[in-house]
Amino acid sequence: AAVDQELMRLWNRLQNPPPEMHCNSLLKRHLTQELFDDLKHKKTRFGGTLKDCIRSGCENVDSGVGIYACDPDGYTVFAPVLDAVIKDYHKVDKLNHPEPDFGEEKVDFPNLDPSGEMIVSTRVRVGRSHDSYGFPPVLSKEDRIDMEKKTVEALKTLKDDLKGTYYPLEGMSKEDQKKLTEDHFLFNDSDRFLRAAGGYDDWPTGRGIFHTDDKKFLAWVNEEDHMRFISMQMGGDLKEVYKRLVKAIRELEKKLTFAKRDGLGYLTFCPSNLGTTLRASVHIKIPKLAATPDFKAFCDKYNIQARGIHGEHTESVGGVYDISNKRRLGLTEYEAILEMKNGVEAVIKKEKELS
Ligand code: ADP
Ligand code: CIR
Repeated sequence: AAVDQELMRLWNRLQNPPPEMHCNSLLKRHLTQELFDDLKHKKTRFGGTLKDCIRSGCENVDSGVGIYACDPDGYTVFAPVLDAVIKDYHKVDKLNHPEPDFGEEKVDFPNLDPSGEMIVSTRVRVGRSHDSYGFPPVLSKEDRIDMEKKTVEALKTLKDDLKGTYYPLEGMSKEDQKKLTEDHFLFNDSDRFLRAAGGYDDWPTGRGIFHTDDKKFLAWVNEEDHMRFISMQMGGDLKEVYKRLVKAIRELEKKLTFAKRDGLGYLTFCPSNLGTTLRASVHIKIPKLAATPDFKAFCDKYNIQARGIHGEHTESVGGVYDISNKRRLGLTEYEAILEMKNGVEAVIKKEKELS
């Protein structure tokens, strides 16, 4: 069969990236000519192809990861390249992700910043997928509307401190969207990596946000993942934030079936989010540490990642960084939270030493 012309264009771009663009992605590292030839004609049972998986990383050769799974079946069909990327990103030799363990009964840590001087806010999120649908590159407008309906039905059953309202993006005023985004509650369509991956197709259809009145529990519908569940609040009370999220997950899994795979854990669009899918973060003022030349090495040592104040691929403002656990696969939810907690404690100690 003739190889798709568009796929060849993308592949050639990855081989000969524009000179001004740094190309160091996990895609570039692991998609060899041999693997490319082996995978270029394959199709998943959702109709997903290699092109769907690598488009973002080829258009944006400066990607960190550079590959997405076209759909849940993509993790099987394109395993030769995806498994290598997953192992590299999460720093594991084997794909034997453990069964979920949130460790609710063990969670008993004090406020990470009792003085309230350094930590602005704390947030924990997980991603979940409906097991019967593909990911953005293979979804139709109807799929997006169906999934939104399913998700919102489940969210509307939440009670007490998790009881909230669903606000579809369609029909939301520009001012409300802007305010919610600036306040770190809502997503937008400004990520060029996600755009190239098909993440904004049919925008804004099927997208929306659910939140409690106090905005401490939120759910994103059909952003990068089918579902993102978020718990957040001002200050450094990680225990309260985490416990709220676990409670919500426990309730929602009674109503919905989430896509999950032996060895990979919960399935997500981006391989960096597999496993626990958990990202626990603080917004923290660390102007001194962040200005040192070995800030990146310091983060690597503790398996934490620094992002800007408006999320991935954004800049810090006023020395405030988003510090979170980097690994999500190959450890339990409880261990991922501990990794973040230890990292944040080390960051605080170091910043104080430098002051
Ligand atoms: P995600 O966490 O969903 O992978 P992003 O890095 O894009 O994706 O962050 C999503 C949003 O969450 C952004 O608006 C970001 O500013 C906000 N955010 C992340 N961590 C915190 C935090 N600890 N406190 C407040 N807002 C946060
Ligand atoms: C990249 O490769 O840099 C982007 N595709 C983002 C990768 C990880 N982030 C994400 O999934 N949000």
